[in-house]
Amino acid sequence: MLIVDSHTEGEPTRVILEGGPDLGSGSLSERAARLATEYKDFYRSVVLEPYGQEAMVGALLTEPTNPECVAGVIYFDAAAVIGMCGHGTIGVAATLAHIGKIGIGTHKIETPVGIVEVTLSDKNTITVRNIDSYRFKKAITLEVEGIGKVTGDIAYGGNWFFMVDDSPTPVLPSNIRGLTEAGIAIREAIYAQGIKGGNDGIIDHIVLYGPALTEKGHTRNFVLCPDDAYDRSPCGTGCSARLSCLAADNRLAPSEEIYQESTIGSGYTLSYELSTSPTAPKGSIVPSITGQAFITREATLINNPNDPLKKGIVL
Ligand code: PYC
Repeated sequence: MLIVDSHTEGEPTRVILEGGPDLGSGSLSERAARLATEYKDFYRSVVLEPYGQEAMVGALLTEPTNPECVAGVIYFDAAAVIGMCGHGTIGVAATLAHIGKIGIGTHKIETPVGIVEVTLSDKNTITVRNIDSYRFKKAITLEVEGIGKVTGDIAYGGNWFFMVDDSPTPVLPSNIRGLTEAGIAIREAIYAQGIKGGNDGIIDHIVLYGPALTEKGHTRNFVLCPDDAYDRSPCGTGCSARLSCLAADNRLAPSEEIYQESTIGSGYTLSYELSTSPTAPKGSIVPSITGQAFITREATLINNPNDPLKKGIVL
């Protein structure tokens, strides 16, 4: 299987160029559902150790159904097939540029949740114009074991997020274990209390915010992903969800730019426009996320049927 690895602001993406499963010719969401149900061992093995690495997101390239798109892509981590991935899309764009499939300029990419646009200012600096994003519910208070009351917004940016403005634990790189435990406890409380996003969407990403550590930063975030790894970047879909909350609270005007710091100190430049789509939920915005991705590896992944760890290390 032919792969190209990259990192976007520290968060790894593994793009499968060739050798993935044939998911048929249905819609991207049908193909994603097939990957999730029929090829679980396969997709997990691509990103789990010893073949992958912690926090890695996989991106399976597939033929788009819309001829205006340069590629279709289905994202997954070690726990789940996910709807969209912002850092992954920046990594996919850098990869497509690396293999000569796209150049500087704007291109469309099809995902299971809709078509996104990528604009390459150079081969590393990429802006993603994401799908319509919106806040679903404001200020939901949960009783969280070991923490107490935690209040956050539920918002959508291609995945479902619970977003806590005042992190119960300081958002510092020295505190990743505490942040991870807090994020898991919050997610457990969400599941135990049966809280869902719109259309019963599963809220599987938790974002905790703290003060920025640099002058240009708006805030610093910690993002817990479904596989319990934290996003080294500020999370593109999480930033999209965040922008919808800032817009809904009149804390950020359309086209105004902010810089979102990640836990490790990398960051994205963010802005939004109001959505004009008649089918988008009320208050929807169209987010733009700018960050940098760098290619780290071109390789062939070898699947040895005799390897007892061919499915990855699953504890
Ligand atoms: O950048 O959207 C993102 C993302 C989702 C999970 C990991 N990164």
